[in-house]
Amino acid sequence: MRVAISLALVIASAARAAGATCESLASLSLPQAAITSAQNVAPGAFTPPSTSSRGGGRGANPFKDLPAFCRVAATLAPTSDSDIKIEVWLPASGWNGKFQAVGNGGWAGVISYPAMADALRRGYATASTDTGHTSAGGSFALGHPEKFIDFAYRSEHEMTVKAKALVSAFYGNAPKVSYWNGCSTGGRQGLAEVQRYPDDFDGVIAGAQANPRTHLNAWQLTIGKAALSDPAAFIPPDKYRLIHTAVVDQCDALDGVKDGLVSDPTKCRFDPSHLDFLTPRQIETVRAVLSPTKTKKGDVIFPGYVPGAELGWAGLIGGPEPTATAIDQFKFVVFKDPTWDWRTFDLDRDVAVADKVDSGTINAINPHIEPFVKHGGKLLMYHGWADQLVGALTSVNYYDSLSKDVRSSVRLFMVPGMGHCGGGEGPNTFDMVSAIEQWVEQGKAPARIVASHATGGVVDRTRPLCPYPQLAVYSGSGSIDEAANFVCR
Ligand SMILES: [Ca+2]
Repeated sequence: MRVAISLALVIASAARAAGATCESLASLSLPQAAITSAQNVAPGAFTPPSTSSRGGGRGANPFKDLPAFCRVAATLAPTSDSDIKIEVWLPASGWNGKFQAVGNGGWAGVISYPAMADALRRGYATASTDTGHTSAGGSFALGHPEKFIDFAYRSEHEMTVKAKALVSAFYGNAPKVSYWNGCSTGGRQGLAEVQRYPDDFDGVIAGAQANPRTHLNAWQLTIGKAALSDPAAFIPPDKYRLIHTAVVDQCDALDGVKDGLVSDPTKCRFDPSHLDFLTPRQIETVRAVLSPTKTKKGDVIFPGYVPGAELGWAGLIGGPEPTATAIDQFKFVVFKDPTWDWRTFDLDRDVAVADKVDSGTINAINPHIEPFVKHGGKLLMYHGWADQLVGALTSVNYYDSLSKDVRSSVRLFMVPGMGHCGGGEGPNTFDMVSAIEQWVEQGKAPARIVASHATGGVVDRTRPLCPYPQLAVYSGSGSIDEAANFVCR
Protein backbone atom coordinates (compact mmCIF):
# COMPACT_ATOMS: atom_id res chain seq x y z
CA MET A 1 0.00 0.00 0.00
CA ARG A 2 2.74 2.40 1.06
CA VAL A 3 4.72 1.63 -2.12
CA ALA A 4 1.71 2.26 -4.34
CA ILE A 5 1.07 5.63 -2.71
CA SER A 6 4.69 6.76 -3.06
CA LEU A 7 4.67 5.77 -6.71
CA ALA A 8 1.51 7.80 -7.31
CA LEU A 9 3.13 10.84 -5.76
CA VAL A 10 6.28 10.40 -7.85
CA ILE A 11 4.21 10.26 -11.03
CA ALA A 12 2.23 13.30 -9.93
CA SER A 13 5.43 15.24 -9.29
CA ALA A 14 6.77 14.34 -12.71
CA ALA A 15 3.58 15.59 -14.38
CA ARG A 16 4.04 19.07 -12.97
CA ALA A 17 7.77 19.41 -13.26
CA ALA A 18 7.57 23.20 -13.36
CA GLY A 19 5.98 23.44 -9.91
CA ALA A 20 7.17 23.22 -6.31
CA THR A 21 6.97 20.26 -3.95
CA CYS A 22 4.15 20.30 -1.43
CA GLU A 23 6.45 20.68 1.59
CA SER A 24 8.30 23.58 -0.01
CA LEU A 25 5.07 25.61 -0.13
CA ALA A 26 5.48 26.07 3.63
CA SER A 27 8.28 28.55 2.94
CA LEU A 28 6.38 30.44 0.24
CA SER A 29 6.17 34.12 1.09
CA LEU A 30 2.77 35.76 0.61
CA PRO A 31 1.84 39.27 1.77
CA GLN A 32 -0.05 39.50 5.09
CA ALA A 33 -0.10 35.74 5.33
CA ALA A 34 1.68 32.95 7.20
CA ILE A 35 1.64 29.43 5.81
CA THR A 36 1.33 27.20 8.86
CA SER A 37 1.64 23.81 7.19
CA ALA A 38 2.01 22.11 3.81
CA GLN A 39 1.99 18.34 3.65
CA ASN A 40 1.08 15.48 1.36
CA VAL A 41 -2.02 13.55 2.35
CA ALA A 42 -2.24 9.94 1.14
CA PRO A 43 -5.45 8.67 -0.50
CA GLY A 44 -8.25 8.30 2.07
CA ALA A 45 -6.00 9.45 4.92
CA PHE A 46 -7.64 12.81 5.66
CA THR A 47 -9.45 13.15 8.97
CA PRO A 48 -11.16 16.47 9.73
CA PRO A 49 -10.88 18.10 13.15
CA SER A 50 -13.86 17.20 15.34
CA THR A 51 -15.04 20.83 15.38
CA SER A 52 -15.80 20.74 11.67
CA SER A 53 -19.17 19.02 12.04
CA ARG A 54 -20.87 22.42 11.63
CA GLY A 55 -19.60 22.43 8.05
CA GLY A 56 -22.31 19.98 7.00
CA GLY A 57 -21.89 17.85 3.92
CA ARG A 58 -22.65 14.46 2.53
CA GLY A 59 -22.79 11.15 4.31
CA ALA A 60 -21.10 9.90 7.45
CA ASN A 61 -17.57 9.76 6.04
CA PRO A 62 -17.22 12.04 3.03
CA PHE A 63 -13.42 11.77 3.03
CA LYS A 64 -12.49 8.10 2.76
CA ASP A 65 -12.52 8.07 -1.06
CA LEU A 66 -10.38 11.21 -1.46
CA PRO A 67 -7.36 10.95 -3.78
CA ALA A 68 -3.88 12.08 -2.69
CA PHE A 69 -3.49 15.82 -2.29
CA CYS A 70 -1.23 18.54 -0.97
CA ARG A 71 -2.87 20.14 2.07
CA VAL A 72 -1.85 23.72 2.79
CA ALA A 73 -3.02 25.69 5.83
CA ALA A 74 -2.44 29.41 6.25
CA THR A 75 -3.42 32.31 8.48
CA LEU A 76 -4.23 35.62 6.79
CA ALA A 77 -4.12 39.02 8.47
CA PRO A 78 -5.24 41.81 6.14
CA THR A 79 -5.80 43.95 9.29
CA SER A 80 -4.17 43.89 12.71
CA ASP A 81 -7.35 42.35 14.18
CA SER A 82 -7.71 39.70 11.47
CA ASP A 83 -7.13 36.00 12.12
CA ILE A 84 -8.36 34.28 8.98
CA LYS A 85 -7.68 30.56 8.68
CA ILE A 86 -7.71 29.04 5.21
CA GLU A 87 -6.97 25.68 3.72
CA VAL A 88 -6.00 25.04 0.12
CA TRP A 89 -6.10 21.50 -1.25
CA LEU A 90 -4.12 20.69 -4.37
CA PRO A 91 -4.62 17.36 -6.18
CA ALA A 92 -1.34 15.38 -6.27
CA SER A 93 -2.28 14.04 -9.69
CA GLY A 94 -5.02 14.57 -12.23
CA TRP A 95 -5.45 18.29 -11.54
CA ASN A 96 -8.13 19.56 -13.94
CA GLY A 97 -6.32 22.88 -14.28
CA LYS A 98 -9.08 24.75 -12.42
CA PHE A 99 -9.84 26.25 -9.02
CA GLN A 100 -13.05 25.99 -7.01
CA ALA A 101 -13.55 27.99 -3.82
CA VAL A 102 -16.31 26.74 -1.54
CA GLY A 103 -18.57 28.74 0.77
CA ASN A 104 -19.80 28.57 4.35
CA GLY A 105 -23.03 28.16 6.31
CA GLY A 106 -24.55 30.33 9.07
CA TRP A 107 -21.92 32.32 10.94
CA ALA A 108 -19.18 30.07 9.50
CA GLY A 109 -16.28 29.70 11.96
CA VAL A 110 -15.18 26.41 10.40
CA ILE A 111 -13.45 25.30 7.23
CA SER A 112 -15.98 23.63 4.92
CA TYR A 113 -14.14 20.30 4.59
CA PRO A 114 -16.98 18.23 3.04
CA ALA A 115 -17.47 20.80 0.26
CA MET A 116 -13.70 20.89 -0.34
CA ALA A 117 -13.79 17.09 -0.62
CA ASP A 118 -16.48 17.32 -3.33
CA ALA A 119 -14.35 19.74 -5.33
CA LEU A 120 -11.16 17.71 -4.89
CA ARG A 121 -12.88 14.54 -6.11
CA ARG A 122 -13.65 16.35 -9.37
CA GLY A 123 -9.98 17.21 -9.81
CA TYR A 124 -10.19 20.80 -8.62
CA ALA A 125 -7.70 22.71 -6.57
CA THR A 126 -9.98 24.01 -3.83
CA ALA A 127 -10.03 26.39 -0.86
CA SER A 128 -12.16 27.22 2.16
CA THR A 129 -11.89 29.69 5.02
CA ASP A 130 -13.31 29.85 8.52
CA THR A 131 -14.01 33.54 7.61
CA GLY A 132 -11.82 34.83 10.42
CA HIS A 133 -13.18 33.36 13.65
CA THR A 134 -13.76 29.97 15.24
CA SER A 135 -16.79 30.55 17.47
CA ALA A 136 -20.18 29.16 16.46
CA GLY A 137 -22.44 32.20 16.66
CA GLY A 138 -22.08 35.94 16.11
CA SER A 139 -20.34 36.85 19.40
CA PHE A 140 -16.98 37.18 17.63
CA ALA A 141 -18.18 40.44 16.06
CA LEU A 142 -18.60 42.23 19.40
CA GLY A 143 -15.87 44.86 19.66
CA HIS A 144 -14.25 43.53 16.46
CA PRO A 145 -15.57 45.49 13.47
CA GLU A 146 -12.67 44.30 11.29
CA LYS A 147 -13.48 40.68 12.09
CA PHE A 148 -17.07 41.35 11.03
CA ILE A 149 -15.83 42.70 7.70
CA ASP A 150 -13.62 39.63 7.35
CA PHE A 151 -16.72 37.49 7.85
CA ALA A 152 -18.88 39.60 5.55
CA TYR A 153 -16.67 39.56 2.45
CA ARG A 154 -12.95 40.16 3.01
CA SER A 155 -11.85 36.68 4.08
CA GLU A 156 -13.34 35.08 0.96
CA HIS A 157 -11.51 37.47 -1.33
CA GLU A 158 -8.20 37.21 0.55
CA MET A 159 -8.50 33.43 0.51
CA THR A 160 -9.08 33.46 -3.24
CA VAL A 161 -6.04 35.62 -3.98
CA LYS A 162 -3.78 33.49 -1.77
CA ALA A 163 -5.17 30.20 -3.05
CA LYS A 164 -4.50 31.20 -6.66
CA ALA A 165 -0.91 32.08 -5.72
CA LEU A 166 -0.47 28.66 -4.10
CA VAL A 167 -1.93 26.94 -7.18
CA SER A 168 0.54 28.80 -9.38
CA ALA A 169 3.47 27.91 -7.15
CA PHE A 170 2.55 24.24 -6.88
CA TYR A 171 1.73 23.50 -10.51
CA GLY A 172 3.73 26.21 -12.26
CA ASN A 173 0.50 27.46 -13.83
CA ALA A 174 -2.32 29.68 -12.65
CA PRO A 175 -5.78 28.08 -12.71
CA LYS A 176 -7.28 28.49 -16.18
CA VAL A 177 -10.79 28.84 -14.77
CA SER A 178 -11.99 29.76 -11.25
CA TYR A 179 -15.36 29.08 -9.64
CA TRP A 180 -17.15 29.94 -6.43
CA ASN A 181 -19.59 27.35 -5.09
CA GLY A 182 -21.67 28.12 -2.00
CA CYS A 183 -25.13 27.88 -0.47
CA SER A 184 -26.88 29.89 2.29
CA THR A 185 -24.15 32.13 3.72
CA GLY A 186 -22.10 30.71 0.86
CA GLY A 187 -24.70 32.01 -1.60
CA ARG A 188 -24.46 35.47 -0.09
CA GLN A 189 -20.67 35.25 -0.16
CA GLY A 190 -20.84 34.36 -3.85
CA LEU A 191 -22.94 37.43 -4.61
CA ALA A 192 -20.58 39.62 -2.56
CA GLU A 193 -17.70 38.31 -4.69
CA VAL A 194 -19.56 39.05 -7.93
CA GLN A 195 -20.40 42.58 -6.73
CA ARG A 196 -17.13 43.57 -5.00
CA TYR A 197 -14.40 41.50 -6.63
CA PRO A 198 -15.69 40.90 -10.15
CA ASP A 199 -12.36 39.48 -11.39
CA ASP A 200 -12.01 36.77 -8.73
CA PHE A 201 -14.21 34.21 -10.49
CA ASP A 202 -15.30 33.17 -13.98
CA GLY A 203 -18.37 31.41 -12.63
CA VAL A 204 -20.28 31.72 -9.36
CA ILE A 205 -22.82 29.24 -7.99
CA ALA A 206 -24.92 31.06 -5.37
CA GLY A 207 -27.51 28.81 -3.70
CA ALA A 208 -30.22 29.91 -1.25
CA GLN A 209 -28.53 33.24 -0.60
CA ALA A 210 -28.97 34.34 3.04
CA ASN A 211 -29.39 37.89 1.84
CA PRO A 212 -29.99 40.77 2.31
CA ARG A 213 -28.89 39.64 5.73
CA THR A 214 -30.19 42.55 7.84
CA HIS A 215 -33.67 42.23 6.33
CA LEU A 216 -33.67 38.44 6.47
CA ASN A 217 -32.86 38.68 10.17
CA ALA A 218 -35.40 41.45 10.81
CA TRP A 219 -38.10 39.30 9.16
CA GLN A 220 -37.10 36.28 11.25
CA LEU A 221 -37.35 38.35 14.44
CA THR A 222 -40.64 39.96 13.43
CA ILE A 223 -42.40 36.67 12.70
CA GLY A 224 -40.63 34.80 15.47
CA LYS A 225 -41.57 37.40 18.05
CA ALA A 226 -45.21 37.50 16.89
CA ALA A 227 -45.52 33.71 17.08
CA LEU A 228 -43.49 33.07 20.23
CA SER A 229 -44.05 35.95 22.64
CA ASP A 230 -47.80 35.26 22.92
CA PRO A 231 -48.67 31.61 23.76
CA ALA A 232 -52.05 32.04 22.06
CA ALA A 233 -50.33 32.77 18.75
CA PHE A 234 -48.02 29.75 18.92
CA ILE A 235 -48.68 26.94 16.45
CA PRO A 236 -47.65 23.55 17.84
CA PRO A 237 -45.24 21.96 15.31
CA ASP A 238 -47.46 18.88 15.04
CA LYS A 239 -49.92 21.11 13.13
CA TYR A 240 -47.43 21.91 10.34
CA ARG A 241 -48.24 18.67 8.50
CA LEU A 242 -51.97 19.45 8.60
CA ILE A 243 -51.40 22.97 7.25
CA HIS A 244 -49.12 21.57 4.56
CA THR A 245 -51.75 19.04 3.50
CA ALA A 246 -54.32 21.82 3.21
CA VAL A 247 -51.92 23.85 1.05
CA VAL A 248 -51.18 20.90 -1.23
CA ASP A 249 -54.91 20.06 -1.50
CA GLN A 250 -55.63 23.60 -2.65
CA CYS A 251 -52.62 24.32 -4.87
CA ASP A 252 -51.01 21.09 -6.12
CA ALA A 253 -52.89 21.04 -9.44
CA LEU A 254 -52.27 24.73 -10.27
CA ASP A 255 -48.96 23.81 -11.95
CA GLY A 256 -50.68 21.27 -14.21
CA VAL A 257 -49.64 18.08 -12.41
CA LYS A 258 -51.04 16.49 -9.25
CA ASP A 259 -47.76 15.24 -7.85
CA GLY A 260 -47.83 16.45 -4.26
CA LEU A 261 -45.69 19.48 -5.14
CA VAL A 262 -46.65 23.13 -5.40
CA SER A 263 -44.23 23.86 -8.24
CA ASP A 264 -45.31 27.44 -8.86
CA PRO A 265 -46.13 28.73 -5.37
CA THR A 266 -46.50 32.30 -6.60
CA LYS A 267 -49.84 31.22 -8.11
CA CYS A 268 -51.06 29.69 -4.85
CA ARG A 269 -53.31 32.11 -2.95
CA PHE A 270 -53.72 30.03 0.15
CA ASP A 271 -56.54 31.04 2.46
CA PRO A 272 -55.99 29.66 5.99
CA SER A 273 -59.35 30.87 7.36
CA HIS A 274 -60.97 27.44 6.96
CA LEU A 275 -58.32 25.58 8.98
CA ASP A 276 -60.64 24.36 11.75
CA PHE A 277 -57.79 22.73 13.70
CA LEU A 278 -56.33 26.18 14.45
CA THR A 279 -57.65 29.00 16.63
CA PRO A 280 -58.32 32.39 15.02
CA ARG A 281 -55.15 33.69 16.71
CA GLN A 282 -53.09 30.84 15.23
CA ILE A 283 -54.60 31.51 11.81
CA GLU A 284 -53.28 35.07 12.15
CA THR A 285 -49.82 33.57 12.65
CA VAL A 286 -50.23 31.51 9.46
CA ARG A 287 -51.13 34.68 7.58
CA ALA A 288 -48.09 36.47 8.97
CA VAL A 289 -45.74 33.66 7.95
CA LEU A 290 -47.17 33.69 4.40
CA SER A 291 -47.14 37.49 4.01
CA PRO A 292 -44.31 39.89 3.26
CA THR A 293 -43.10 41.70 6.35
CA LYS A 294 -43.67 45.45 6.01
CA THR A 295 -42.95 48.53 8.05
CA LYS A 296 -45.86 50.74 9.12
CA LYS A 297 -45.03 52.96 6.16
CA GLY A 298 -45.58 49.97 3.89
CA ASP A 299 -41.97 49.26 2.90
CA VAL A 300 -41.47 45.55 2.28
CA ILE A 301 -38.57 44.37 4.45
CA PHE A 302 -38.55 40.73 3.37
CA PRO A 303 -40.89 38.42 1.46
CA GLY A 304 -42.76 35.83 3.55
CA TYR A 305 -42.66 32.10 2.96
CA VAL A 306 -44.43 30.88 -0.12
CA PRO A 307 -47.05 28.13 0.35
CA GLY A 308 -45.51 24.66 0.41
CA ALA A 309 -42.72 25.19 2.97
CA GLU A 310 -44.90 24.38 6.02
CA LEU A 311 -43.03 21.22 7.04
CA GLY A 312 -40.00 23.38 7.85
CA TRP A 313 -41.72 26.17 9.75
CA ALA A 314 -40.00 25.17 13.01
CA GLY A 315 -36.92 27.11 11.89
CA LEU A 316 -38.92 30.33 11.97
CA ILE A 317 -41.67 29.84 14.57
CA GLY A 318 -40.96 26.51 16.32
CA GLY A 319 -39.36 28.25 19.31
CA PRO A 320 -38.55 28.56 22.04
CA GLU A 321 -36.76 31.61 20.60
CA PRO A 322 -36.67 33.18 17.13
CA THR A 323 -33.95 32.13 14.68
CA ALA A 324 -30.60 32.15 16.51
CA THR A 325 -28.61 33.80 13.69
CA ALA A 326 -31.06 36.70 13.69
CA ILE A 327 -30.80 37.19 17.46
CA ASP A 328 -27.00 37.20 17.23
CA GLN A 329 -26.99 39.68 14.35
CA PHE A 330 -28.96 42.22 16.39
CA LYS A 331 -27.28 41.42 19.70
CA PHE A 332 -23.65 41.51 18.60
CA VAL A 333 -23.58 43.49 15.35
CA VAL A 334 -26.47 45.97 15.42
CA PHE A 335 -26.80 46.88 19.12
CA LYS A 336 -23.43 45.54 20.36
CA ASP A 337 -25.12 44.47 23.58
CA PRO A 338 -24.87 40.85 24.77
CA THR A 339 -27.88 41.44 27.05
CA TRP A 340 -30.14 42.59 24.22
CA ASP A 341 -33.53 40.86 24.44
CA TRP A 342 -35.33 39.82 21.23
CA ARG A 343 -38.65 40.61 22.92
CA THR A 344 -37.77 44.31 22.62
CA PHE A 345 -37.38 44.07 18.82
CA ASP A 346 -39.33 46.75 16.99
CA LEU A 347 -39.32 46.41 13.21
CA ASP A 348 -39.86 50.06 12.30
CA ARG A 349 -37.19 51.32 14.63
CA ASP A 350 -34.62 48.51 14.52
CA VAL A 351 -34.40 47.61 10.85
CA ALA A 352 -33.38 51.20 10.14
CA VAL A 353 -30.64 50.93 12.78
CA ALA A 354 -29.50 47.61 11.31
CA ASP A 355 -29.23 49.03 7.79
CA LYS A 356 -27.39 52.12 9.01
CA VAL A 357 -24.89 50.09 11.02
CA ASP A 358 -24.37 47.71 8.11
CA SER A 359 -24.29 50.27 5.30
CA GLY A 360 -23.58 47.59 2.74
CA THR A 361 -21.09 45.49 4.71
CA ILE A 362 -22.96 42.21 4.86
CA ASN A 363 -25.87 42.90 2.54
CA ALA A 364 -24.89 41.94 -1.00
CA ILE A 365 -27.67 43.57 -3.01
CA ASN A 366 -25.88 45.67 -5.63
CA PRO A 367 -27.48 44.84 -9.01
CA HIS A 368 -24.75 46.56 -11.01
CA ILE A 369 -22.63 43.53 -11.81
CA GLU A 370 -21.53 44.71 -15.26
CA PRO A 371 -17.79 44.40 -14.42
CA PHE A 372 -18.31 40.70 -13.63
CA VAL A 373 -20.36 40.16 -16.78
CA LYS A 374 -17.93 42.09 -19.00
CA HIS A 375 -15.05 39.68 -18.46
CA GLY A 376 -17.36 36.75 -19.22
CA GLY A 377 -18.45 35.94 -15.66
CA LYS A 378 -21.53 33.73 -15.24
CA LEU A 379 -23.78 33.68 -12.18
CA LEU A 380 -25.81 30.56 -11.48
CA MET A 381 -28.32 30.93 -8.65
CA TYR A 382 -30.71 28.37 -7.15
CA HIS A 383 -33.16 28.32 -4.27
CA GLY A 384 -35.58 25.70 -2.94
CA TRP A 385 -39.18 26.91 -2.99
CA ALA A 386 -39.69 25.10 0.33
CA ASP A 387 -36.62 26.66 1.98
CA GLN A 388 -37.26 26.60 5.73
CA LEU A 389 -34.64 29.17 6.74
CA VAL A 390 -34.35 31.78 3.99
CA GLY A 391 -37.62 32.71 2.28
CA ALA A 392 -37.16 31.65 -1.36
CA LEU A 393 -38.51 34.84 -2.93
CA THR A 394 -35.38 36.73 -1.90
CA SER A 395 -33.50 35.07 -4.78
CA VAL A 396 -36.32 35.97 -7.19
CA ASN A 397 -36.12 39.56 -5.94
CA TYR A 398 -32.39 39.83 -6.61
CA TYR A 399 -32.79 38.32 -10.07
CA ASP A 400 -35.61 40.75 -10.83
CA SER A 401 -33.44 43.69 -9.70
CA LEU A 402 -30.89 42.99 -12.45
CA SER A 403 -30.99 44.80 -15.77
CA LYS A 404 -31.90 42.86 -18.90
CA ASP A 405 -28.34 43.13 -20.25
CA VAL A 406 -26.82 41.66 -17.15
CA ARG A 407 -29.43 38.92 -16.90
CA SER A 408 -28.10 37.21 -20.01
CA SER A 409 -25.17 36.14 -17.82
CA VAL A 410 -27.36 35.08 -14.88
CA ARG A 411 -29.63 32.05 -14.46
CA LEU A 412 -31.87 31.35 -11.46
CA PHE A 413 -33.22 27.86 -10.87
CA MET A 414 -36.08 27.65 -8.37
CA VAL A 415 -36.42 24.11 -7.03
CA PRO A 416 -39.96 22.90 -6.26
CA GLY A 417 -40.34 21.26 -2.87
CA MET A 418 -36.67 21.59 -1.91
CA GLY A 419 -35.64 22.84 1.53
CA HIS A 420 -32.66 24.98 2.53
CA CYS A 421 -29.78 23.97 0.22
CA GLY A 422 -31.22 20.45 -0.13
CA GLY A 423 -33.70 17.94 1.25
CA GLY A 424 -37.47 18.13 1.05
CA GLU A 425 -40.29 16.41 -0.82
CA GLY A 426 -39.24 17.65 -4.26
CA PRO A 427 -36.36 16.57 -6.51
CA ASN A 428 -33.44 18.00 -4.56
CA THR A 429 -30.26 16.42 -5.91
CA PHE A 430 -28.63 18.04 -8.94
CA ASP A 431 -25.26 18.99 -10.38
CA MET A 432 -24.76 22.74 -10.57
CA VAL A 433 -20.99 22.39 -11.01
CA SER A 434 -21.34 20.59 -14.36
CA ALA A 435 -23.89 23.21 -15.42
CA ILE A 436 -21.57 26.13 -14.73
CA GLU A 437 -18.59 24.31 -16.29
CA GLN A 438 -20.51 23.90 -19.55
CA TRP A 439 -21.64 27.50 -19.45
CA VAL A 440 -18.25 29.07 -18.70
CA GLU A 441 -16.01 26.66 -20.61
CA GLN A 442 -18.23 25.77 -23.58
CA GLY A 443 -20.55 28.75 -23.77
CA LYS A 444 -23.60 26.56 -23.24
CA ALA A 445 -26.01 28.27 -20.84
CA PRO A 446 -28.05 25.78 -18.79
CA ALA A 447 -31.49 25.43 -20.40
CA ARG A 448 -32.59 22.72 -17.95
CA ILE A 449 -30.92 20.86 -15.10
CA VAL A 450 -32.26 17.45 -14.19
CA ALA A 451 -32.88 16.97 -10.47
CA SER A 452 -33.73 13.74 -8.69
CA HIS A 453 -35.46 12.73 -5.50
CA ALA A 454 -34.57 9.53 -3.68
CA THR A 455 -36.17 7.55 -0.89
CA GLY A 456 -33.90 5.19 1.03
CA GLY A 457 -31.16 5.73 -1.53
CA VAL A 458 -33.42 4.75 -4.48
CA VAL A 459 -34.33 7.44 -7.02
CA ASP A 460 -38.11 7.65 -7.25
CA ARG A 461 -38.53 10.81 -9.30
CA THR A 462 -36.57 12.96 -11.75
CA ARG A 463 -37.68 16.37 -12.96
CA PRO A 464 -36.04 19.17 -14.89
CA LEU A 465 -35.30 22.40 -13.06
CA CYS A 466 -35.96 25.35 -15.35
CA PRO A 467 -34.38 28.79 -15.59
CA TYR A 468 -36.66 31.30 -13.89
CA PRO A 469 -39.28 32.39 -14.89
CA GLN A 470 -39.75 29.17 -16.90
CA LEU A 471 -41.53 26.23 -15.32
CA ALA A 472 -41.31 22.48 -15.90
CA VAL A 473 -44.48 21.66 -17.85
CA TYR A 474 -45.79 18.11 -18.21
CA SER A 475 -45.96 17.01 -21.85
CA GLY A 476 -49.21 15.17 -21.20
CA SER A 477 -48.08 11.59 -21.54
CA GLY A 478 -45.71 9.21 -19.77
CA SER A 479 -44.71 9.01 -16.11
CA ILE A 480 -44.80 12.21 -14.08
CA ASP A 481 -41.75 10.83 -12.26
CA GLU A 482 -39.51 11.02 -15.33
CA ALA A 483 -37.79 14.23 -16.39
CA ALA A 484 -38.06 13.29 -20.08
CA ASN A 485 -41.80 13.93 -19.95
CA PHE A 486 -41.42 17.58 -18.96
CA VAL A 487 -40.37 20.64 -20.94
CA CYS A 488 -39.18 24.03 -19.68
CA ARG A 489 -41.34 26.91 -20.80
CA1 LIG B 1 -48.15 19.96 -8.55
